[in-house]
Amino acid sequence: MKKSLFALSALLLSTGAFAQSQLIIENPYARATPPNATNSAIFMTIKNTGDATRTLVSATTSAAKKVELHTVIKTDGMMKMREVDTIEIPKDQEVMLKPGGLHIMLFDLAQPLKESDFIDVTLNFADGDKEVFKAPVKKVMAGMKHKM
Ligand SMILES: [Cu+2]
Repeated sequence: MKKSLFALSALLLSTGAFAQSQLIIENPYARATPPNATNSAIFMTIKNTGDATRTLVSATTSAAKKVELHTVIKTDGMMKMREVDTIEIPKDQEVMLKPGGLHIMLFDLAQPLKESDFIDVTLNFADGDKEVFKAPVKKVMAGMKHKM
């Protein structure tokens, strides 16, 4: 009896580990900043290969004192950033965080982000799961305004 209980708990443990790997973080990167900038942003694609919606509720990094989840909305022809409470990733879908759209906003940078540096990122999900990874710092041109 004891043996079968052990087998069962081992099975549950491995199922739990599998559940965590159902989120795939692809191509994460942070925006390089000019020397005196104090804000930046992190972008990535989050894929959900599981069978339930996953909800990103917050993020942290040692590179910034304050981190918020943001989107960009257009009001009266102006692009404005808005904080959002959560970012949902429906099952079997992916959500792109990209310049001009959803992003992880960094305030009060500990130091400017230089190209080819790496910063640590932790994503916190509503079910208690965390995704921890490093994101390279890159120059971002896309999504910036061009003067015609
Ligand atoms: Cu923002």
